[in-house]
Amino acid sequence: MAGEKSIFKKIIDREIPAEIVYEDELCLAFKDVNPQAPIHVLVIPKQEIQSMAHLEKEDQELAGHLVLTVGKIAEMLGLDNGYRMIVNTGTEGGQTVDHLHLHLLGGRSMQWPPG
Ligand code: IU
Repeated sequence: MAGEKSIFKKIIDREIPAEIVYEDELCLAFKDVNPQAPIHVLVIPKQEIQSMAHLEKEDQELAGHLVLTVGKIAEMLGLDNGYRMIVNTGTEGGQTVDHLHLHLLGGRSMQWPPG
């Protein structure tokens, strides 16, 4: 239905529960409900931005903040031996939720190439 809140907006507004690991004025980070690694966290902007392809020049500071927040959470969670950050974008990019999100995956050795 047009105008209906996305699932991630509902998490931001605390209308549905999530295991929140970090929050500040610009973003929220919570555990992915279907983890693909021992640590799988999603970092999302509180501002509703559909995807990375929808970032504008004026979002530069926010985009940088999101990336730095992934690094901060990785450090917070003790991922000292490395981690992976993924931003699925659009249909062919494998994006299934239309609210920009940065995946932080860690706690196991990652493979390359991804599927
Ligand atoms: P994707 O990059 O759009 O494919 O990732 C969406 C992620 O959101 C995916 O890993 C889901 O498991 C995750 N997720 C969630 O954590 N909680 C939810 O309520 C829903 C999806 I819907």
